[in-house]
Amino acid sequence: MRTQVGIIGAGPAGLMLSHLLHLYGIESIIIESRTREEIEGTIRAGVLEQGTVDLLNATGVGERMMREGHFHHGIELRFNGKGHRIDIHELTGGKNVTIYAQHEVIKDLVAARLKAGGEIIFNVGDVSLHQLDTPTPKIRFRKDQDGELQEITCDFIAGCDGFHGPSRPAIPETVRKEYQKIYPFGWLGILTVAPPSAPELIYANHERGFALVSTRSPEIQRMYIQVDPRDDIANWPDDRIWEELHARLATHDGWELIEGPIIQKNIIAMRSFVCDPMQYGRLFLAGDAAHIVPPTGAKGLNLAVADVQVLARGLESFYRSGKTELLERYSEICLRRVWKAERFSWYMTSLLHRHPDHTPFDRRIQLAELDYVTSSRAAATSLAENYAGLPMEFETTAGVSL
Ligand code: RFL
Ligand code: PHB
Repeated sequence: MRTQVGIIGAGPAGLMLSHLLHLYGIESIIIESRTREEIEGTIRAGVLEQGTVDLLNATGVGERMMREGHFHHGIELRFNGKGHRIDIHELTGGKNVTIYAQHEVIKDLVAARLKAGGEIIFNVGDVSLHQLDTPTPKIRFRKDQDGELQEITCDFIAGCDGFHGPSRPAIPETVRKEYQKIYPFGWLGILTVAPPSAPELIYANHERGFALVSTRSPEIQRMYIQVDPRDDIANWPDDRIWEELHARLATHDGWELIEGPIIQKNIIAMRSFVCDPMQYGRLFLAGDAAHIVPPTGAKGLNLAVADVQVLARGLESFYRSGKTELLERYSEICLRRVWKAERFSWYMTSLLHRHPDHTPFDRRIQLAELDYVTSSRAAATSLAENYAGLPMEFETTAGVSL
């Protein structure tokens, strides 16, 4: 097989890249290790930045999101039994917080790629990358997990295969530097069949640990509580989860959490991670393959989409005029944004969680910070600007704004 851009992974990064390249007239093939049903059924992110929403709309894949998504104007930070609203819309000059589940974005992108004749090969196994520092890098894989070995010869390879995929390890260890922080806590996430308990997302800081109230639809709600990342979900019968949610979210003004049957629950660990550079020869990493953020800032999917916008522009410039300048600067351009999102995600995580090693002094500093961001317009504006998403502003040395 031969294609211009071989894409490994059909997550938000790989699918959006393939979609953008198609709009630029550049062909690509996506290979994905899971089945279509699996990728379309995996529950992950919920919050889309305004820039992501704008891009989905501008490229013709936003119609269902505009119909079925939820558009909030703010978020609530809750601590000491009281809620404090951050008016994101007002503080950012009109940006929204959009709630539209990642697997719905995936469904929309898969449908758009297939409708346009795009090629996605699902359920592949044994994926490996070869000849990355030549003009004809290659991807090898097996169809249907253990079928015959196949090879795709490409001009470029996009490693969009998430944190555990084979792309990042294909960059020689002597070339890449990795930065990492593992947090001593995780999130237990649930889906429950119940009406929303609040009109906007609630991020709660409590002595017993963090809690988050989010939504998926008028009928299904998404909630999280901070737990030990090594804990077993078997230790969390539904009653215990509700007990913690009630305790951590309780207010002095009688606010009520609405319970319903829990239809899904799992525990995830939390880490911050950055790989620098995000490119090697003709391989470009995008999304979780290159960087991970804890979900507290709701940035992961949005960063993946931002990366592939830069990559698609670079590839477009290469195929249109043979220029390599943007491709050469891919890592540098992306990492400026990535590190700012890493900082914000680390900040939100530090601000909202109970830290096992916190002294009484650290705890009072945390509460003072919460008091500050919810009472100072300057501090609230900074939080709102980061939460809603920093602008996609960068210039090429030729002065072309992207
Ligand atoms: P993905 O989504 O992991 O997709 C990678 C794809 O590559 C496939 N793959 C392979 N394919 C071929 N060959 C191989 N050898 C392969 N190995 C892996 C995988 O099957 C998969 O389909 O990475 P991508 O595209 O970079 O997207 C990143 C996002 O998925 C991730 O950052 C977000 O889900 C993070 N995240 C959130 N991000 C937000 O922007 N807003 C949120 O509100 C938000 N909430 C969250 C989150 C992540 C969470 N979890 C579960 C980690 C909430 C949670 C709980
Ligand atoms: C979600 O709805 O899954 C969600 C919302 C906000 C976050 C993370 C996840 O910060």
